[in-house]
Order: sequence, then structure tokens, then C-alpha cells
Amino acid sequence: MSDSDKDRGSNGSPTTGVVVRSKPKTKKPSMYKVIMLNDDYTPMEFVVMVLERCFNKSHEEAVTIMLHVHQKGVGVCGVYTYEVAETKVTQVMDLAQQHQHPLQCTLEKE
Ligand code: TYC
Repeated sequence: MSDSDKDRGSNGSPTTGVVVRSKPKTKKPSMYKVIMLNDDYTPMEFVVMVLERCFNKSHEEAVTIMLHVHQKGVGVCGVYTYEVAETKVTQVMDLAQQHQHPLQCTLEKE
């Protein structure tokens, strides 16, 4: 390719000048904590199962989070983008309702 061809497109016409962005246009999405609340009736094993199933926690992590919620009243199950966090809350509430447990779960902006 000769030097004079370098600034021509594949059809031989000069290419339009493209300004390269110095800053990326992307913004980090807001993140949301999924919070689980303690109650006196939901069995501990059920909460552990929910944490394993819905939040992909290991059995040990799930037990630690469940005991934290049991002792402190609230605890964080995970941090996600809005849609994912909302889906997790719905999954937990649906599972709790199916098994007739009063387990409550909400979402909180970080
Ligand atoms: N407090 C419940 C019990 O003693 C266990 C429990 C833990 C319930 C965590 C809800 O988010 C919860 N059976």
C-alpha cells in the first residue's frame, strides 16, 4: 500500500475523521444489597438452603450468614445490579411462601 492510499477507505474515498474518546462513556451501574431479615419461625435449615440455592453460597458460608442474621436481626446475602437483586428477592419470597415460612428479604441501594 502506498502512503497516499493509507488514509483512504476500502472504496478509495478518503475516510471521515473519527474523534477518539479520551474518557470511556460507560458508567458503573448502581449496586444493591439483598438483605435477609430474622424471624422466630423460619427453620435455620431452610434459610441455609435458600442461601445455597439463590445466592450460590457454599454450605459453610450459608451457615455463617444465617447465624449472623439470626443473631443480629439482618444480614447481607449478596450485592448485585438492580434487576439481579430484584430477581433474587422475588425468588426468596416465592420459596418462603411456597413453604409457608415468614422469611423476609429486601433490597437496599449501596
Ligand atoms: N431465627 C430463626 C430460628 O431460630 C432462624 C432464622 C435465621 C430465620 C435467619 C430467618 O433470616 C433468618 N429458627
